[in-house]
Parts: sequence; structure tokens; C-alpha cells
Amino acid sequence: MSQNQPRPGIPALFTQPPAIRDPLITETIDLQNATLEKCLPFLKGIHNSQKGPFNACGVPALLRDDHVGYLYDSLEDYPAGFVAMDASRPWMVYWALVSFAMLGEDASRFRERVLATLRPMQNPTGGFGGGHGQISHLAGSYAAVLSLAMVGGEEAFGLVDRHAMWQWLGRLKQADGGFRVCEGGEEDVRGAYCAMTIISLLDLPLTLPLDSQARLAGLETLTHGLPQYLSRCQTFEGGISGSPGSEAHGAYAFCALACLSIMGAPEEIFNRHMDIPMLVSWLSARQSAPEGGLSGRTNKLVDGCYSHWVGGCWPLLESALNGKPGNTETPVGSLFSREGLTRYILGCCQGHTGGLRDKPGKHVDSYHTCYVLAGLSATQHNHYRTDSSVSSEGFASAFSWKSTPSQAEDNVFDKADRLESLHPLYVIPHKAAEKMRLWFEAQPLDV
Ligand code: FPP
Ligand code: K
Ligand code: ZN
Repeated sequence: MSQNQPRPGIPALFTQPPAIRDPLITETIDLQNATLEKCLPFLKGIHNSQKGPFNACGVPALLRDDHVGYLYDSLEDYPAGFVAMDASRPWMVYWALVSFAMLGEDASRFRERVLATLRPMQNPTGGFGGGHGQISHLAGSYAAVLSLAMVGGEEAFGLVDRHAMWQWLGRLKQADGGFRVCEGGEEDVRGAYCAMTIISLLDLPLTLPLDSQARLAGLETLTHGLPQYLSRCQTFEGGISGSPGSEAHGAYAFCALACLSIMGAPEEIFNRHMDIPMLVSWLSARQSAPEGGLSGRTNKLVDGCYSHWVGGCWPLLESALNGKPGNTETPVGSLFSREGLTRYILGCCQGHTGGLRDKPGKHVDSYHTCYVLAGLSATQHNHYRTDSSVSSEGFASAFSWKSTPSQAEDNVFDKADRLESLHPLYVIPHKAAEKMRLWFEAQPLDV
């Protein structure tokens, strides 16, 4: 093999710069060109840090054991420079646990450590802070609740003060239908998605507490006005922004679509509150060649974490376009290149000593490890809804998802590299979400 020749089995689309290039040189174009040049040796499978083995499609194997080793390290001590991560402690737990779950490692063995870590972060006024002595935040509470679901068991579920959580959520609910992320904090679609995740998994009452400010504005429930709020976040580009009037971004698109899908069936609720053709167009534009990876917004670079934030939107949209469960019309099929995304993830995002990253040249971290693997898992499975729900009390659609391993012909990964599948809305294993919901359904909260 001569020095710059790609390995056999790789289509030219993934080994050469695009045929049509913008003649206008701007800082944006320079950065894009530098990025694709950086990715090309990895896509060709010839970068000297890639140890392989490579399969017949020229794709490197998933470095499973190295990633597991990296994740164990990610739960140990950090040098002083990482002090800013002290506000993301439930996230560090969540990212590691969900990554372990995808890699087939049993999360329940971490139960005692997780309980000991999270217990002091819960505030008596409801919710979890991001670290000790910190005020409650929806992002930290989301990560804490999902981590408890993953370790499972009565002690983990019983740790949550649901009554205080419900009252706190009542204080975060805003008159325009959305949620603030913390008291006095910003209102955005992260808040909405985290809140609906917590409400539906913990089976909290939907009625607003009597002292909720949103009640004074005429709202009656925690979901009142929320689909309309999310609808106002769809922008002229077709994507979804963090709050009405700002720029569409992939991370917010996932939050908004997953939040809507918790409240209703995608084929109904997306049709009512989103311009679906515009959304499909914007989401499609997030994938770039030759990299194959996804960007978060227009004119920006591919980044491995959008394999989940953007890639994770596709199963939800595909479900919306396929219509009601059991619809016998031809399914829409795959609306993005699973091959391209798989090549980007396995070729460009794996750190050679374990952990996954944004792109070549960046350090691995547990956030990227989690969301790059989640994106890979999503591409490796077909997600669909059924007529039967695990929940009998509400949120029927949210608990009706199933998945089967994808047998698509353009699967370019090896069988041994298939990850476990995740619930497309809760981003934890299906069983973990279902068990938590059922446990709380069996103990209704009196308010
Ligand atoms: C831009 O960063 C990133 C954002 C505007 C959103 C970040 C939000 C998340 C990743 C997830 C939030 C979700 C929950 C559930 C809390 P950038 O400018 O560095 O990146 P870019 O160039 O790729 O846009
Ligand atoms: K980024
Ligand atoms: Zn990223």
C-alpha cells in the first residue's frame, strides 16, 4: 500500500475532499478545510495512531476493552484543573453508567457508590444540585434520576424525594409553558426535556402545585403550553433553538423532539407542532462528507457528540413519518447515511488508549464517550413504537418503544462491535426506564 492510499473497501466519498468547493475563503471555510484534512487519514485508515484491526469495509474495530478501562478511570480522582467539573458530578456518573451499559457492563455493581455520591446532592427543597452544597438544577437532576434508574433497586428509587421534586418543578414552570433550569436561572428546551424526563419516569402528578407562579398566569398542569413553547423554538432554518428567537442547534433539537415524544406520539405531536419537511431538511444538512459525522449547526464543524444529539433525532422523525404503530405502508427507511456516521465514529472519534472524542486532535472525555457511543448504538438498531405500553397511567407513547438490531446492508461495523440499544427518549437502557416507571406507578403520590 503506497503512503496515502486508503485501505481497500472504502468508497471514494469518504477518502477525498468534496468535488464542489466554495471559492470564497473565510475563517469558517478555512476551519472546515482544516477539519476535513485532519479527518482524511483516519477515514482512510492510515493514521499512525490507528492500531486496527480493520474490517473488509476498511473500518477499524471498536476498542471495547480500552473504552471500558477509560470509563473506570473516569470515575476516579481528577487533578485540580478539573475543578469546574464539580458542578457536573451527576453527569460524570451518568455518562460513565450509560457508556458501560452500551458496552454490556452491568451498572448495578455501582449502586452503593452512586447512592453515596448522589444522596448529599439532593436538596430538601427538591431536586439535585450538580455537586455538594449547590442549588438544584434540572440538568443535574436529570442525570441523577437517570443514574438511579440505571443502578436500579428499591434503595435507589426510594432515594428521590418526589413530593419536594414536584414542588420544585412547579416553581420552575413558566407562564409561557417552558421551564427554567434552576430557580432564577435561564429558561430553555434543556429545562423542558429534563423536566418531562423526570416527571414521566417518577410518575409525578401533572397538576401544578397551588403556590406555582405559573398557576397565577392561568396554567393548570406542568405540561400546559409546553408543546406550543417548543413549537416557537423551531427557526426559519427548520432546526430548533434553545429558546424562541435564537439559533437552531442540534443539542436543542434532540431536547425538543424527545420532550414532545414524551408527551405524545411523534406522528401526532410533531405534525401538530413542527414543520416536519423543514426539520428533515435542516437535520439532513447536519451530515457532511467526506467526514461522515454530524455538525450541531449551519456552517460549523462535525463533532462526535452530535452523533447522539442530531443522530438521535432520526429515530424520532422516522417514527413520525412512519405513522401509527402497525401502519403497513412502506416505511421511510433511513434518512441519513448510517455508513458515513459509523465511519466517522469508529475512524475519527476513538482515542487510541480508550475513550472517545469530538474529532481528531481533541482529547477524549466522558461526555463525548457517552454521546459518541449513543450515536453509534442508535445507528446499529431500528427503533419503533408498538401498540402496547409498559405504562398504564399516562405517557403511553413514551413507554411503547422497542428496538431490533439493524440488519441494513450498509452496516459497515463488525458484529462484535454492536452496542446495546438505548431508549430513544430517556437515553438509558429500555429496561432501566421501564422498571423505574413501574416502581413509581405502584406508589402514587398524594398531593
Ligand atoms: C454550542 O457549543 C452548544 C450549544 C449551543 C448547546 C449545548 C447543549 C448540549 C450539548 C446539551 C444540552 C442537553 C441537556 C439534556 C442538558 P459550541 O459553539 O462549542 O459548538 P458548535 O460549534 O458545535 O455549535
Ligand atoms: K462543538
Ligand atoms: Zn462535542
